[in-house]
Amino acid sequence: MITILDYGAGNVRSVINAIEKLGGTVKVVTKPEDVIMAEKLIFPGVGSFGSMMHSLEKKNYVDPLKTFLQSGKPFFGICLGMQALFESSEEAPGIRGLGVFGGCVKRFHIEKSVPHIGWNGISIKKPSRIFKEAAGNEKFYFVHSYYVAPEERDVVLTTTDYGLEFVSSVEQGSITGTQFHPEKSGAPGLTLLKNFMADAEPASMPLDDTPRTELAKRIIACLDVRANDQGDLVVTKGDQYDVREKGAVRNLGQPVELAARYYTEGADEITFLNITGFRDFPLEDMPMLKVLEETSKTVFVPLTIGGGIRDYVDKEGRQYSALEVASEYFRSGADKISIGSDAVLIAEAFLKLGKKTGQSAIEEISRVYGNQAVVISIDPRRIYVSSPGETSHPVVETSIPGPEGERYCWFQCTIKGGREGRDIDATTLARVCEELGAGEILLNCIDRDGTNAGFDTELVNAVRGAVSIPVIASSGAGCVEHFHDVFAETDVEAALAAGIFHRREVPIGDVKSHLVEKGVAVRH
Ligand code: 1PR
Repeated sequence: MITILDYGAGNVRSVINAIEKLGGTVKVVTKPEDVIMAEKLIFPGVGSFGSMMHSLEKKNYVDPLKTFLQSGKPFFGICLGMQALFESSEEAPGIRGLGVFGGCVKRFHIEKSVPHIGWNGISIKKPSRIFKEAAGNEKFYFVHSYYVAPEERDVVLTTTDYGLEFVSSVEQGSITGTQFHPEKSGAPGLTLLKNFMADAEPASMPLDDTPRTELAKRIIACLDVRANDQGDLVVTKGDQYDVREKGAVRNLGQPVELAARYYTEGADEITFLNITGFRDFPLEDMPMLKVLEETSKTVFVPLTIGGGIRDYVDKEGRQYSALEVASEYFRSGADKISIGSDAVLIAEAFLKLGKKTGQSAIEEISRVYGNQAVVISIDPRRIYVSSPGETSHPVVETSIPGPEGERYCWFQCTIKGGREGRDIDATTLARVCEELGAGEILLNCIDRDGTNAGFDTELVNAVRGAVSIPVIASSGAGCVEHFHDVFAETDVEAALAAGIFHRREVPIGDVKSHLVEKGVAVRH
């Protein structure tokens, strides 16, 4: 029996699913005594350090947790659940952590994109109860902007390199903590949880003197989902966002089955976009929540969901905040939510007012769930101009001239699935959203979507250069070479594709093999 500490923020469902998949039974803490009575406790922390400690205090879990941690019974802290073991965090000055280990939690100040998102390696420093076999060669899934800095070096279990060498897991006695998410790290992650559940003795294994670890470029499979004219939820695919062929919505399969296939084939992440979410209300669109619930039972890599995340008033006049909508998605198994249309409106309002209100969906969701949980999906299209002076928007000089031979263009943001162009460009949108708390940009491209003509690297470079958060390049992948092109010509952290995967034209494994051949770090 594994007890899971849920303080109400984020996706504990994935951990529960992982334990159940491994044959364990789960009890979720509902009252302070459950913590003390636990035989083995997993603490999956999500969100921000301050809101986590605040929730733990409000629910009277702090003292029971300290008692449990002194009891010698097995404890596994994941991500923030490990950070909680330390005395304090730069994320929440003045707020005390559990203080089981000396030291604090620091923010990354590095020359790389922050958050550190994706699959990175580990260098094992001592025998451990959770690492066995060849774990040192595996990559695990990280998503964080802060890292622990223990005072005592002997608690350090592994380190990882990302701009600097940071501590990626700790272990002392019965207490283990990992910065990465084992429940999101595919088979090697499940093995760690299995070892924890088996209550193994620390294994003496060859200690790792591997050189530096490297963050892998991520390959993401995207499923555009909507109801077809018969009312069935299907995975569809647009051609420059037009998902109809001979009048009918293209049907490329069932979302849950396709997601499971991509997990098996080695996708590093899976994204669902509810593409009619802008006009439907997702909490009435329960099939989408069901899709997430079902997918998270078999897919142990990160899941992102987008579509319809905004404030909403239903027919009875009841108001729902974007935060409530997002919370429902997180509870159903999402690790990140993606905001499309509403992000454009939020950025426009911000630019008009000239300051933050603290109340936009981006600010509210990132405050509760952390920046890393908020992705901004941008749907830009090129607007050509003959000279930079013709528009007030930032332009690029393009190698792909416009229909009249124009040599300049700007990247116009659209909303409602490309149906409405707005007076704001993609670089400004990305910059504003980062300032408001977004943790990642999913950069689509209407001009390239479904064309198999390759990624628009001019667009990608323009947006990549405007922000310091990770950027996912999307739209236009047609062959394995296109993935290498986008990683060679831009600094993006991830590349996303849909059509070629759905139509089985290019397997994910082939994309990875090609990248390995070209010397690009991937999880293979
Ligand atoms: O605006 O917050 O409700 O979110 C709606 C979401 O749905 C947005 O993220 C928006 O990008 C997406 N969306 C809306 N309409 C469409 C459409 O296709 N008609 N799809 C749509 C968007 C394209 C990608 C596609 C890549 C790769 N996106 O999802 O997967 O272009 O395709 P490819 O590899 O086949 O070229 P909101």
